Amino acid sequence: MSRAVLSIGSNIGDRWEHLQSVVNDLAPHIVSLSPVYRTPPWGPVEQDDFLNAIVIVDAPRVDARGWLARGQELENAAERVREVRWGPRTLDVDVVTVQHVVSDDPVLTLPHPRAHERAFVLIPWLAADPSASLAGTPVAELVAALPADEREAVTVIEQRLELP
Ligand code: PH2
Ligand code: MG
Ligand code: MG
Repeated sequence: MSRAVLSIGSNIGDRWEHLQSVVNDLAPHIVSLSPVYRTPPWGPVEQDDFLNAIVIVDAPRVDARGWLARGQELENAAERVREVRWGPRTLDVDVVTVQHVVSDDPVLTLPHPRAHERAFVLIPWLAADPSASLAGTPVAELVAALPADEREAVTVIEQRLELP
């Protein structure tokens, strides 16, 4: 069994369709799907708002590297061009955690080293799994510890992604 928490985001083109493409592809493995949130860009690059969501997946024969590869295939299918670090993208699929895996491999560090400080990861994650924890700390506590302005800037969208 390999349960993984994936953060998906898009801020170029048809952002909604890019997120929906992930759900369509991973549907047989999805155990929980958060609402979609509109989120201000995090980091040093000035760019458009993102749509972000969390997808929790489980598949017996997919390990951490397997989820990374699957995410990169989906990014390629969305014609993502790798240019600016932390810059705009059609689709980003980040592996946040894989159950029971801790790794300092620079290709795939787990848990994701910046997840604990990112409202656009933590808020959808809490919605997808209210009992989630990250490195021993409840995600609910991490959300509560975020600066109020960062928390409030992440706004839920009423329409949901469709589970096919
Ligand atoms: N992804 C980034 C950089 N900044 N900001 C938001 N709000 N959402 C993202 O998914 C995001 C970001 C690089 O992966
Ligand atoms: Mg990312
Ligand atoms: Mg990424």
